Amino acid sequence: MTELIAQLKAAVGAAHVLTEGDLSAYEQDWRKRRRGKALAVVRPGSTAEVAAVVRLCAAAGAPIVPQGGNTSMVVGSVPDASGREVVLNLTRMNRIRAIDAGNLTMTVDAGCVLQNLQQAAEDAGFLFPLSLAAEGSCTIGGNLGTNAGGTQVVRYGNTRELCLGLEVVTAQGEVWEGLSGLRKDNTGYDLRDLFIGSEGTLGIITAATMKLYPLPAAQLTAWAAVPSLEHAVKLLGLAHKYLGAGLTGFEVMGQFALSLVVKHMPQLRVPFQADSPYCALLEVSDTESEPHARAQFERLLEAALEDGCATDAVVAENIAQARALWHVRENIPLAQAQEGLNIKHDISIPVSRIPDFCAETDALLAREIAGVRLVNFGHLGDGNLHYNVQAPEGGDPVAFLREQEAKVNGLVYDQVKKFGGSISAEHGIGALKVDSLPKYKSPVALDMMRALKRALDPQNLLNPGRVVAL
Ligand code: FAD
Ligand code: 2HG
Ligand code: ZN
Repeated sequence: MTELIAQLKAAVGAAHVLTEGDLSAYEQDWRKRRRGKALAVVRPGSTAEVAAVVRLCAAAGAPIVPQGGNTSMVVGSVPDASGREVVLNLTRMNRIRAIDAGNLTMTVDAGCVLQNLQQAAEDAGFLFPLSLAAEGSCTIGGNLGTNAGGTQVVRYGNTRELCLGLEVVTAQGEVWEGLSGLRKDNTGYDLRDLFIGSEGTLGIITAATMKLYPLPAAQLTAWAAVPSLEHAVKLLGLAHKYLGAGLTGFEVMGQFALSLVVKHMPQLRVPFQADSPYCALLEVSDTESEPHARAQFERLLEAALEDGCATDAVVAENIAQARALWHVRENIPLAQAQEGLNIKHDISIPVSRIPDFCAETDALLAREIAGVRLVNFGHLGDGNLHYNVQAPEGGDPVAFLREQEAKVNGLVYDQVKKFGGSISAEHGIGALKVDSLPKYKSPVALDMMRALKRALDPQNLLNPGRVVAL
C-alpha cells in the first residue's frame, strides 16, 4: 500500500494526500457514532484527478469512501476501522462553473458548500432553495449523494427534484459527462436518478447542474402553538388551502424537543414552549409583495385559531425575527447532541396517519423502556418525522445505546412498516442501517439494488458495505 500512496501523491500532489496528524475531521462522523482509520485522505482538485485516484485505487484493490462535508447522520462518509479504505474528500472542488440565467440553472463542482451556492444564486438574482441546518458545511455532492430533503421540500422537492444533470466518475475511473440542463430527456434509462441517493456506492459525483428559481418578492415566517399532532395535521391542511403553492415550509416540534433548546441554548427565545404540546413553523413565499403575504398569513391564522388547530401564533415582523425562529428549529439536533448520544430516526409516514403512529408508538416505547425520552420534531409537511429517542434522564447514553438501540429500532421500524412508511426519508442508510434494511425493503427491490451495484461496481470498491451488503 505504500506504493499506492506514492502513486496518489503523484496524481494529486503530496500536499493533498493526508496520512498522518489529526485526521479526526475525516475519520470521525458528525454524531460521534464511529471513528474509523483511513489508509489515506485524498483531496483531488479536479474531475481528472478524481478519475486518476479511482483508477489507482481500483488497480490496487483499495476501497474508496467518497466524502463531502462529512455531516452524514448514518455513518456514511467515514472509513471503517480496517485502515484499508481511502477517503476521497471532494471539498477542494468548489468552483461554480456556470450560471445560465435564461435556462434557470447553475453548474457547480460537487465540493461546493451548500451555503455558498445559495449565496451565489442570490448574488445572481436567483433562489437556490435547498436548505438544511448543515448548510454551512455540507456539500452539493453530499446532498445529491443522500438526496437530502431539508426545510423547503413542500414547495421545491428533495435534492433530486432540483437536479437536471450530473458529471460522475465511475468505479472504473471513467468520466460520464451528463451535465445536461434539459428539463425533458427520454433517451433511455435515467442514469442521473440512479446516482442521486446512492450514497457514493455507484459512482462519484464531481459536478451537477441544478435548478434556480426567481427570488420571491417576500418570505414570511410564522410560529404557532398547536395542541396535538392531530391539530398540526389539520393546520397543515389549512395552510395548503390558504397558501397554495406559496407554502414553502411546514415544520412541527414537540415540547420536549424544544425544551432541549431552552436548556442548552438559553440565549434563544422559544415562543409558547412552556404551554404547548407542539409548535409549528410555517413559511410562505410570495411572488407579489410582503403585504400580500402578510394578508394571506393572517387569513390562515385566523381560520386556524377559530378552528382550534392553533391556540396562539406569531408572525415574524422582519427577516431577523424570521431567522431567529428558524434558528430555534435548526438548533434541535445540536441541543440533542449536547444532551448526549441518542438514537435517531428519519422516518416517513403518510401525513394523515402520523398522529395515530405517534400515539401508538409513544405508548409502546414508554411501556417497553421505562423513562425513555422522545424527541419528536421534523418536516410534517413532507410526512417526515425525526422520531428520536434519548436515554432516560440521568441515564448513561453510551450504555443506553449499547443495550437498547437494536430493540428501539426494531420497535419503531415495525411500527413504521405497519403504518405504510419508510425507515429513512432523508438521511439514507449508510453503515448504520445497512443491517436493518433487508427486513423492511422488498426482497425484489433489494435484488435489483444488488444487481445494479454489481453491474456498476463489480470490484465492490465504492463505499462497500454501505446501503446494501452484497
Ligand atoms: P457527507 O456526509 O460527506 O456524505 C454523505 C453521503 O454521501 C456519504 O455516503 C458519502 O459517501 C456520499 N457522498 C458525499 N459526497 C459525494 C459525492 N461527491 N459523490 C457521491 N457520493 C458522495 N439531511 C437532510 O436530508 N435534511 C436535513 O434537514 C438535514 N439536516 C441536517 C442537520 C445537521 C445539523 C446535520 C449534521 C446533518 C443534517 N442532514 C440533513 C444530514 C446530511 O445528509 C446532510 O447534511 C448532507 O446531505 C450531507 O452532505 P455532506 O457533504 O456532508 O455529505
Ligand atoms: C433536521 O431536520 C435534520 O434537522 C437532523 O434532518 C435531524 O437530528 C436529527 O435527527
Ligand atoms: Zn430533517
